[in-house]
Amino acid sequence: MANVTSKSGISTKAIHAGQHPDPTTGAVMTPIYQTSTYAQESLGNHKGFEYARTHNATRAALEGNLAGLEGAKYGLSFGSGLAATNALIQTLSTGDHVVCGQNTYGGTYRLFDKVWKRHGLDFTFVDATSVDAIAAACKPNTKMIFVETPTNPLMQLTDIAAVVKVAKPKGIRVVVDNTFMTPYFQRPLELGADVAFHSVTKYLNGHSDMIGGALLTSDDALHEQLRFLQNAAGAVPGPMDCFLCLRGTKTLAVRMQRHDENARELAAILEKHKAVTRVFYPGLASHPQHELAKRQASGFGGMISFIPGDGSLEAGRKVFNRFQLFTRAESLGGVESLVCHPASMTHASVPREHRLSMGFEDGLLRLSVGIEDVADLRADLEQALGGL
Ligand code: P1T
Repeated sequence: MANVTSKSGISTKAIHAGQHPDPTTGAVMTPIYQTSTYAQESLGNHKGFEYARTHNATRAALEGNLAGLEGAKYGLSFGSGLAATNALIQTLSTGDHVVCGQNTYGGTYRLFDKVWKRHGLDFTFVDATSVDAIAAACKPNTKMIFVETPTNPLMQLTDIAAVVKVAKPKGIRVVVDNTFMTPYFQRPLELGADVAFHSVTKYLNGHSDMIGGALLTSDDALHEQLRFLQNAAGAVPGPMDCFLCLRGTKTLAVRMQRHDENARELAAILEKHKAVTRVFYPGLASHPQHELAKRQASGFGGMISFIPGDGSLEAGRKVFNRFQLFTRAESLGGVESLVCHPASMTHASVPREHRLSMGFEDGLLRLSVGIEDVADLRADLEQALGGL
């Protein structure tokens, strides 16, 4: 990181961290090193690159960039967010225990509950808005606390610094899924967490044109273990996808400002609307953890969930089907606005009783508020709600 320091501003880091003009040509943008292998001049005599599962310069540039953004010593990228979660869990051994927030992305829950439980890992899913509940769930064999904050889709928060206080004396690692906030608004490592996790598919890429994941840490031993697993298990992203993400992070700061601005306006409209029963957005003063949101992050982001009408599937369907500018689709964090019905889409793998017990009703809708003109988004939202 020659051109930036740890003291540089986050917008500067987004553009420059991990980036160097290409040593061969001086190309300012990192080239897409689309190669699987590298020539050796003579036996064992090479330029530090042998095989692209192990080393790829485009990937290394992305990893340096994301590490810079999260204030981490190290960055590792993966072929998807779930591939990154999987690598993280592979650092554990049979019999180890993980405390996980009860509301996570459905695929994270599925990976833990349906795959890793079968391999002898033990998981306790808790209400992670309560640090006491997290502390109470810890056992002598607990090795990791995994939280999303804010959660997908209920926008619940976990007090990262308070969880770290519980975990550190017990030698438990704290992993924070920072996908919704991005390092632009929230930096878990600065609050004491051991790992910041990202589905880079989302805001870091920002343009809905690749799938990827990342793990950022300053823990030397953990990084070594994860780097070994990245190569040994091989869930690496391709260079083109790394390039696309790098292109995305350059505009992270301006995009996040606009996502946040637009979402604040739409959340306020939803809160006042007679067809809406409940809004989940940490930027609203009525959010039960609004004070924590202000303390822990410097913005509220672009994700809003809400319960239309009586919360039934029918009410959700009516509103969902009327959107015209918001695209009906899974995923989030791109420049374009999306609307999702989590119960049938992103969280279909979460049992209904588990969903309902968290207040995640059948008709709940989730908005990924894009960076379009807010007047157009407002008009679409109002006409969609007009269906109720
Ligand atoms: O899709 P993938 O890149 O593998 O990332 C998984 C993941 C992890 N964590 C969070 C908070 C996520 O939102 C996701 C993926 N989420 C969606 C696809 C979605 O629409 O919610």
